[in-house]
Amino acid sequence: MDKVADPKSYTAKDFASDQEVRWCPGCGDYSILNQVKKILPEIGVARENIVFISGIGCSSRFPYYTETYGMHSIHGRATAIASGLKAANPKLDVWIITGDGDALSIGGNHLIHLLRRNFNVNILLFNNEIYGLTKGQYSPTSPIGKISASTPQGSLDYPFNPLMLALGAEGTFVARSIDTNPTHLRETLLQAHNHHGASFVEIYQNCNVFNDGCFAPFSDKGIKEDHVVMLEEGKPLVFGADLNKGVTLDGFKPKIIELSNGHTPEECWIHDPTDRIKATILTQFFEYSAEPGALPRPFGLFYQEERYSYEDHMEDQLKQADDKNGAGDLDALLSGPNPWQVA
Ligand SMILES: Cc1ncc(C[n+]2csc(CCOP(=O)(O)OP(=O)(O)O)c2C)c(N)n1
Ligand code: SF4
Repeated sequence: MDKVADPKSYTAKDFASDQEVRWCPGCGDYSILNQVKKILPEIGVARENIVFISGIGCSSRFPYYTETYGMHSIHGRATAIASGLKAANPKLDVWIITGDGDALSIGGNHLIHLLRRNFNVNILLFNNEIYGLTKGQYSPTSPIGKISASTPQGSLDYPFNPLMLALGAEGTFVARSIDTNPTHLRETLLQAHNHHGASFVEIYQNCNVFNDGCFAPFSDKGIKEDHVVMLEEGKPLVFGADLNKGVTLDGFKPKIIELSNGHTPEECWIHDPTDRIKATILTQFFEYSAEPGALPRPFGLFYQEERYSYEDHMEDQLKQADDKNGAGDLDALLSGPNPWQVA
């Protein structure tokens, strides 16, 4: 990789690799790649210190397409490999690219442990509610009843709620965005990058070949207004075509109020991403219903907490050991107290 001396001089073009992008025309992955390439010049990190690590899936082809270091690794193990890389070289800027199958089926175990350890990495989960690469089998986020190549009579599984899972695993940055809203996606990616600790971003991504339109209620004009609430710190939870609906909390129970009906935005729930209990309630705005009065799907930053990362703890522990025992000698450790040589 050629070095560009000053990261401040980068443009999105400096992050485009020479590889042909081989996703299907119209796939939501393109939008995510474009937004990532747009924010990379802004983060001010030299290309040679950025690493994209993916598992297996269409989404996991991502590292080929950025002019940085990267690894298209093994199924479900991007999180484990990234954890090892961060422990070995905490200064690297590490991004994990994974799909709903990769992260939540085969990789579910590794994901939750990365989150509770709070490695300082960015996890981008491309959720298309299907296995794309293997041609359309249902995934852990597919809804009940999903007809797919492997569930011809409909899925019987209750789907994972990725954000609830991330919060339950002690995630310190939990957010949702969508491929069709590039401005929001870009802002969310920047926020995730600026967070010290594990940032988990679920990105709704349309697989137009095997699961087209699965997020239409949250992306299509004329429909999404009644089904999407944008989370903004310090702002009320309001939605609807004329922002005529709000969400309030009755104890721990969220309720919809009609703002045109004598209610005011001041009565609404004010978003506070540092409130873990409220963030947990927000993750449960998850059942989709076209019925009036249904809770909207939230997008934005649900929860953020500053907490020491794994690498911070590790650095402290190594320093304490050095202070107590002096600097280590790896050769002496390997040869042991009674070494012998073959003449
Ligand atoms: C050990 C192993 N098991 C199964 C597979 C088959 N496989 C490849 S990708 C994939 C799932 C991909 O789905 P997802 O992570 O949602 O990514 P997408 O292709 O939708 O982006 C599966 C099951 C594999 N490659 N390796
Ligand atoms: S199969 Fe789906 S997820 Fe994979 S590249 Fe094609 S549209 Fe995208």
